[in-house]
Parts: sequence; structure tokens; C-alpha cells
Amino acid sequence: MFERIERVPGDAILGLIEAFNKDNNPEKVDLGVGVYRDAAGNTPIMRAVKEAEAILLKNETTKTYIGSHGDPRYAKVILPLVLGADSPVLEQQRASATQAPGGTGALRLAADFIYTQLPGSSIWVSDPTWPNHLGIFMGAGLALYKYPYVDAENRLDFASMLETLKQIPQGDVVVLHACCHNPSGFDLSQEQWQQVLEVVKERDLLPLIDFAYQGFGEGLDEDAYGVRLMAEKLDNVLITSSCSKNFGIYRERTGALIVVAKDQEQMENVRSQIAIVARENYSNPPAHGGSIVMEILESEELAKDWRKELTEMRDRINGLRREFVEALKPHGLDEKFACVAEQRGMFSYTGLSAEQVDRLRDEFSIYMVRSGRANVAGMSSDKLPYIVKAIAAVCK
Ligand code: PLP
Ligand code: TYF
Repeated sequence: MFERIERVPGDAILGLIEAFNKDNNPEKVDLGVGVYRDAAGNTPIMRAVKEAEAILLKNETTKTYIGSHGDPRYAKVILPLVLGADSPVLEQQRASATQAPGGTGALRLAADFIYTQLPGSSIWVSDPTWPNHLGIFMGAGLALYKYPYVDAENRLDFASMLETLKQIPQGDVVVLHACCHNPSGFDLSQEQWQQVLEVVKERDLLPLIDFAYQGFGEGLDEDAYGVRLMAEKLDNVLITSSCSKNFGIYRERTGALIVVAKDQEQMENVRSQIAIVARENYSNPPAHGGSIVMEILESEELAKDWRKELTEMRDRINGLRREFVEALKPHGLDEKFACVAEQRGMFSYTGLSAEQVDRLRDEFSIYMVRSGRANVAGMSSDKLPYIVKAIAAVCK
């Protein structure tokens, strides 16, 4: 039976982890997979998370199932975090959150819901986008198309994006990155979000907003601008939220699918369908990560410390962005890479070619995705002179 099974290459981004670990060069730098790193190159457990886990270990009394929608307490803390504490959408009781195994699990729930309940709707993703979007949406059976996002000069191509959105058939789904666009780092301005809103309204499209990096761009509330605008102004919105990055609990698989509907009645109808999709995929979501998030957000003290540490992480990345461009000045490359200081989140499309990325890896043991995407958090002030010298060498 299995003799016909072909071997396929693994995930290109995750493959970089293995290649990096095998490299013996003491100067090696990992700018590959999108996990936060501190100045020492570690991905630490956040202080509030450690404390919350200690509380959980002491107080937890059961490991029984939490239900297909997850823990209702999780929904209660995640909805105000994403939509805003005084959101009219919450007041109107037209939003629901279903706890899911990470942002990825939430995306799959959304995809299966669209496939089964909105038959005929195709899905549109930015070009480029996170490669897993393609696998998740096509794996669920959806027809997938792309809208332009970054041009050949490595700039946000908003005009082309909007032009294409205006051509999308009524009822189709458009995937938007809420902030910290993966892989490019180019985000929409508030004014651009308003323009997208108008087109979405005009064409009667369903926005599916992927919110994987809340707090990594400008701030927890600032990063939610587009999400809250769409939720407040539209009858129907899907949002996939992830706690992997902003709580640093990647492996605990913690996320949510948030449904915003016209009214409570419609929200409950959709919610009942989401429960079926969840049950058919994995029955109940994992509980531990959600419990950590609840413990933190329900405690004024822990929440305060979590926000503080998240701010430190965000400031570190944004500081590195500026330092990086500054360090390229003596090489006459600061203008060429100026976009890095403008982009937001963990990632930057540097504009480096696949050949240049290969040279950085082979000659300097600097690892990044072949699209030229760098994880800025993998840099540090100590390593910057080495990184910059290597980039100057491959740009000659
Ligand atoms: N969406 C985007 C754009 C991402 O970059 C990620 C990161 O891995 C995810 C969703 C899913 O994150 P996770 O499933 O780890 O919560
Ligand atoms: O883009 C990234 O690097 C992160 C992490 O299959 C990631 O989103 C990458 C690939 C993958 C799962 C997560």
C-alpha cells in the first residue's frame, strides 16, 4: 500500500531551525522562524506566564473536557482584548469566541465553516502571505486566489490591492492581516483600513482577519485598529486571534475564532455551526494555554506585568529596526534598507534576493527565509556589526 507514497520536502521555514542547529559557526545568526528572541537569542517564558502556571499547578482540580467552544472564561477575557473593553459589538452581544488550538486551529475552523456553510465562496489572500494560509484554506477545499500586496520594488502596493479587491465577486472571503504582516512587515495605515472597509461593504465581502501578532506592532489597542473598525462597521466578520506570540506560549496552542454577526440571534446560529466544526476536527481544544491567559488577564497585577513585558519586547524589536538601518549607513545601504525601520512586527521583507540569502547562509551562517524575510527579533545590538558587514558583502 505505502509503496506508492512519495516523500515531500518539509516546511521551508521550520526546516531552517534544523539547518541552524547543525551549523557549528560560533557567529551564526538565526533570522528564520518567527519566534520572539531576547538579546541573548533565547525565547524566554514571560514572567506573568510563569506566575500563572504556578497558580494553576496549585489550584487546578480537574482535567476534564472544557467543551467544543473551550472555557467560557477564556472567551470573556479574549473578546475585550481583541475588540476593546468598551466595544459596542460586545454591548450588542453579537460577538462570540471559540477557543482553538492556536491561531492555526482557529484558521482551520474558519475555513471549514466557510466551506460547509457558505458554499461557493472563494477565499482571497495577500500576495505574499504566510505559506500556511494556502495549505489551510486549500486543505479545507476552498478555491483560493491572491490579491497583490508588495510590488517588485519591495513596497506596499496598496493601489493594486484595492483595485483587485474591487473586482472580487460578491460574497467571497478576503483574508487581511490585522497587523505585523507576515512575511512583509508592511501594515495598512488607518486611512487605508477605512478604504478597505468601503470596498468590503460595497462588494459585500466577508473579511477574515488574521490577528497573530497583537501587541507586536504599535501596541495592544493600536494593532487592533482594523479589527475593531471592521467589527463595529460591518454585520459579518471573522477574526482569528492567537496568544502564541504575545503571551509567548507557542507550544500550548492557544487561540480563538471570533465571530461577529449582525445580531445575537445570527451569532448564536453561526456559533452552533462552529461547535460542530470544532468537534469534527479535535472535539475540545487544549486547556492549559487558555488557563494561563485567563489567570493573567483576570489579575490586575499579572495583567499589568504582562503588558509591561510585552511592551519591552515590542520596543526591543522597533529599536533594532532603527539600529539596523543606522548601522548600514557607513556602507551606503541605509536608503536601500530604509523600509526595515518602517515595517512592523517580527518580520521584514528586506528585499534581499534568494541568491543573496543563500550566500548569507553559506558564507556567514546567517539564516533567513529565501523570500528575503528576516525575523528582526533574531538580531541583537551585539550581532548587528556582523550582520551588517555580511549584508554589505552580498550586496556588492
Ligand atoms: N497567522 C500568521 C500570519 C502567523 O504568522 C502565525 C504564526 O505562526 C499564525 C497565524 C498561527 O500561529 P499559532 O498557530 O502558532 O497561534
Ligand atoms: O512564519 C513564521 O515563521 C511563524 C512560525 O509551519 C511558523 O508564523 C512557521 C511555519 C509554520 C508554523 C509556524
